[in-house]
Amino acid sequence: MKSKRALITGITGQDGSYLAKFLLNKGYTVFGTYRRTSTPNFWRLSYHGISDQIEYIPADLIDTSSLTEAIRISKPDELYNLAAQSYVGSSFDQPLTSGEFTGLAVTRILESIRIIDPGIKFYQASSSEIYGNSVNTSQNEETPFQPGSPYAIAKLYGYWITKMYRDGYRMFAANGILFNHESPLRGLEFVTRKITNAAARIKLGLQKKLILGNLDSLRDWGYAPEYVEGMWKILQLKKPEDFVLGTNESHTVKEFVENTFEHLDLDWKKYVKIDKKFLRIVEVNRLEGDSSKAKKKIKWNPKTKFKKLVEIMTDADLDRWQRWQKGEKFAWDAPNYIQEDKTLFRTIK
Ligand code: NDP
Ligand code: GDR
Repeated sequence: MKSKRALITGITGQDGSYLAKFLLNKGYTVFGTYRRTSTPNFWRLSYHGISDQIEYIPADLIDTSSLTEAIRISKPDELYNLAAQSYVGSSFDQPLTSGEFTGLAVTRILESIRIIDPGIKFYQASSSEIYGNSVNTSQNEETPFQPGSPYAIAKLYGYWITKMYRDGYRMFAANGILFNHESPLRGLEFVTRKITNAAARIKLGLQKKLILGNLDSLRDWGYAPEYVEGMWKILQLKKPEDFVLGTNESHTVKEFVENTFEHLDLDWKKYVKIDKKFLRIVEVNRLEGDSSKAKKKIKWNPKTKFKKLVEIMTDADLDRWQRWQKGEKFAWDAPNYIQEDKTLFRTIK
């Protein structure tokens, strides 16, 4: 039987790399777009040991012809649109490119699919951020949207345009409304990895303190490899539908800090400081994903719970810094990362 073909935008990111690995294991031919950067950033694909199994196509979300060309060359059965300006914090600093990459680019891709081959199945990486400060304690597919950041507003545009192409052009276009999902491959600016990376460094005497913003916000944190399987399951249905993927549990940032430091036998209160530069212009206080529909219709049921996730991430960061201390060379992001507390973010007046 001919192997299926998948095109992943954002293959260099956390989810893109896990999804590529998952699809290769299923026998897919995997194509991935990457954008030109001054320094190579394929470390996640190297980490998985799959960097030589991908067919790469250069493309940028702002460049329509490059996206069209990627679809024309790869002739995918399934297209996973994971590329985006994905950091909520940066969307306040760069509201316009966030709108371009995270919002309008979705239409660029959908239009290219419509013109080239409307039979391609399309997955849109939607986000729990579109719920914003919801009045509901947990959120499902019926919960009203109230986005609070340029990122969330752009994602909501992406959500609606995906639905519009599904309803209007009868295309297979589906939104996965994913709640936070993390892993040792998470970007260093996101709070989970910021915490586990810093705690590991503190344990080894490489860092003295960890500076954070709001410790009270509640998030539903799951394990990324389980979420990419959910994306695939959404595209295997006969008819396109939108799905919430989350663990149905929420925890505070403070709990994440406590669990991480406790796992390393450290007293977090001695090391963690708060600086208002890390507070969001508009904060989302509580998100918790009710994924009952996914459980029922696509048999998606995340297994990795909060405490286990903290341990996986903390152990991975500790291990990498220990190997680094021994002079080992391996693909990794942390040694080249900037000191975030020296960055002048846009702050609340
Ligand atoms: P990452 O930030 O790890 O990856 C984002 C990817 O998008 C990278 O490959 C990045 O490339 C690429 N990208 C960014 N801008 C452009 C551009 N202008 N042109 C081409 N490519 C670009 O995000 P995640 O893997 O965590 O998330 C994947 C998707 O899922 C994103 O759309 C995110 O918004 C969404 N999402 C994520 C959730 C999560 O908890 N992880 C939850 C809900 C939604 P480069 O490596 O060059 O920067
Ligand atoms: P989020 O993730 O905004 O939920 O978006 P992030 O980890 O950035 O923030 C989670 C919560 O932690 C609070 N926080 C801090 N956040 C960061 N980054 N740095 C800090 O120092 C800090 N201190 C406290 C934040 O205020 C927030 O409440 C992620 C991304 O993956 C999106 O792409 C995705 O759509 C959503 O998850 C679902």
